[in-house]
Amino acid sequence: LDKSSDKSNDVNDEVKEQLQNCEPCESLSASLSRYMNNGLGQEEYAQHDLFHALASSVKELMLGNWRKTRAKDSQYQTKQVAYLSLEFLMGRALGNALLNLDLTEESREALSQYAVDLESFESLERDAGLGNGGLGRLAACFLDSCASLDLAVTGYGIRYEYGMFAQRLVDGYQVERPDRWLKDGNPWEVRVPNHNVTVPFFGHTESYLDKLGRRHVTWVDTQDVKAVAYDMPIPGYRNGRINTLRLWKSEATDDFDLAEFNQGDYTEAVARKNLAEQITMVLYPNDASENGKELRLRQQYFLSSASLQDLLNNWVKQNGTDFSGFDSANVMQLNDTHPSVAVPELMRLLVDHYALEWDKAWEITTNIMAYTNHTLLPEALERWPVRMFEQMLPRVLEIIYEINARYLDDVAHHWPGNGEMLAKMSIIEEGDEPHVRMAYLAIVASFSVNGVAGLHTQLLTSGLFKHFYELWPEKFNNKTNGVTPRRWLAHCNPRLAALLTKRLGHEWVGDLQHLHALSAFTEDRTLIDEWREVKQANKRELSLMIAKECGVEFEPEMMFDVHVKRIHEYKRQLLNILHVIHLYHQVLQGNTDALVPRCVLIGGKAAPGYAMAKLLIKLASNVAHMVNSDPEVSPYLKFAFLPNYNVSAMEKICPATDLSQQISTAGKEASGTGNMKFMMNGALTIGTLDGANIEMLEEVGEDNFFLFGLNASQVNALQQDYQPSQFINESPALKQVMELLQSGHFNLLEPGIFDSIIDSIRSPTDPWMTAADFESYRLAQQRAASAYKDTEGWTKMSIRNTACSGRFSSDVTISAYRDEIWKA
Ligand code: B1H
Repeated sequence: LDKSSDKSNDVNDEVKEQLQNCEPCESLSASLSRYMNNGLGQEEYAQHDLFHALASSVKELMLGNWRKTRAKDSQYQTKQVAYLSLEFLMGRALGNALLNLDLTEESREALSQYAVDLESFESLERDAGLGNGGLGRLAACFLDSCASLDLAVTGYGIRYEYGMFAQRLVDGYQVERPDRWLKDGNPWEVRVPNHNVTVPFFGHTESYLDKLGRRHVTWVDTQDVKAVAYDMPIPGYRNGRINTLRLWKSEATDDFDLAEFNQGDYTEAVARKNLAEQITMVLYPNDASENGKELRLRQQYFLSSASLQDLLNNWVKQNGTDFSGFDSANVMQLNDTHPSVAVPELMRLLVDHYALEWDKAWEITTNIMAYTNHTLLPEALERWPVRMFEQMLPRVLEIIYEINARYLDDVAHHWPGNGEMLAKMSIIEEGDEPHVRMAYLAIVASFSVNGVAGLHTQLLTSGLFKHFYELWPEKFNNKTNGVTPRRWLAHCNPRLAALLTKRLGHEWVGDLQHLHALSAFTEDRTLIDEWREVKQANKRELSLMIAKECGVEFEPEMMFDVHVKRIHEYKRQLLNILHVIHLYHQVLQGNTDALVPRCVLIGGKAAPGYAMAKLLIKLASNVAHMVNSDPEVSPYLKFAFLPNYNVSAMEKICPATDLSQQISTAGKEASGTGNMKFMMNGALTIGTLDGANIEMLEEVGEDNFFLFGLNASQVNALQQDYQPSQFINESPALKQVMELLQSGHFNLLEPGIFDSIIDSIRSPTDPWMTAADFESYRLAQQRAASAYKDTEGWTKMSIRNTACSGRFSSDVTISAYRDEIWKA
């Protein structure tokens, strides 16, 4: 398994060991000077060099505890968790590391010698954009919470050379730019070649009988790819633990080109090398929809196999090849089905490489695997063509067939004589082009299957996975998502953090439930004034960014009404834009009495192949142009589309938001996590009964939340006979909006470009039911406007939102994973 382990970097390892042994190390300031004086080898430096020097110094300070954490965990005294995910949307690391390590003030001082202020300096770091949206950011929040709760959790992912694309707007259209985030090097990572493993692809299988007459299978003539580990430190919040995010990079193995070289097939060999290195080249930019490309399956298998080999190698190093106890020492959490090929891969490694009996291997596998589902949307459910598996992973497919055959026996047992049920529940979907249903594979092998919010889990067990729930009710559980209060409050909102700490002490950072104590102060004049001043200061700061990025002047006295997330029809940016058009029309008509002056912000990336989502961006841009260029409208309404929304942008946006838009069609957003970040930072929510909104509403109460729209069962019921024209005719406001849109008012120079959007609203098969919810949404927006006019009342509601947000700390979520799934 470790035939390609590469010893050429052993020197680095030695240096590393020395560094690790030098604790207690020098001060941050001394280390920074050392890097600046010795590391650069020249007098002149760029800001970027200074950033690298500081980040390297911070990393160096972590090495000692990093090693201690590894040493402690390798004893397997507590269960080890491997969190497998194709995405880790980490954002910037510096500010978060300084906060968790309590080095913020020290680094501020260290930087002062170079006449640099820490805040502007932090913005020099590029976001690690190794994820699309909520699912990837959840993985990042979880890592922070796991380390902070002192859990032995390793994140396993892919070191994409190109992360999430950068978005620009040209004439209002999205244009994608590659994100070469590693261009200037990554000071946080450590390459650890002694953990190299080899991942096989293609080839074919052969079977033979051993001396005892047992059948064995070998997978031969494979094209092997080397997986090289790059580790990133994940510091816990002031507890000395440094966990690891291990990201795999694919490289060509050294041995296979040799054979081809000898046959004189030079070009073939070089081409193959490219093929190997392609695997980890780029993140697929589709959020909540299937990618379906062969290279994507290759990424999934590469991650799964490399991570499992790593786990097994660690075990064998300590315990030899006796695997009894392996499954009580390890658990693997699958972040959606993307790494679910880990199931047959673990079986393959145990059976083919370590010669375990099938039943023993299956017992281990099913004791280790736990699966989190993140979406009900049919377009995001992964199904891989059997044909693709057959070619790329022939041995893995054989194992899937075997798993399926044995599992279908259970199904037959449970539903005797029901052939239809067999076909329905089979891991293999038959048809002209048979497919492997990855979710079924994950459920069959997992001891735990969880959804990510109450409603989502309920819909899973009553709908999508109903029969599995009938078969194995004990597997299913809910774990409502959460977000880390370190990044999403303490770090991103220093003004509010200081105010909270002044009032409550600092314990809230490690235990967000402490915020409940704020409820006692909602009538406190001083707090109300200070709270408002914090929000206003944050709004002034965001205004600068909006002016710079969008060329629109947001007035901090106006309401900041914000809708940022990936662009998707189910998230209904369209509903928001229609409402902006309505407000614009009201102003033009002189109906301004009921309005509150507001600045509406939309931001988010569209998947490059998702035409409708891209068109929505163009619509937002065009409407913004009309709104902002009319001086009569400006006192009442401003509208901007912020390009390149990412983690770092959200860190500026959520502290400055008054009203957070969470307006997905009920039943479609599994949880949402942006909703929680806004709530923590004292925004009020306008939202539907969807995902975690429902639980937020429960916490904060209807008086502090602007609820509207159909609920999930009403959406389903209405789908049977949906007549958008009825809703349009019954709402004068929507009717006007539709007429304005249809008149071409927003696209005078480009006639017809928005026709498909107009048609979708009018279509009886519109799954997102935009017309049905418009009137209810408009009224909720009106309630929000009149509430905002009462500054003090609004501020009290804002305080209450923050006070009730403790349940949405990912520490709470992870404690539940620990107690109820991982038993760690
Ligand atoms: C979520 C995805 C997703 N659900 C496929 N599913 C992807 C699916 O690249 N792909 O193939 C990428 C992402 N992402 C989100 O997960 C949900 O939509 C949110 O509601 C939820 O909050 C988040 C975290 O659970």
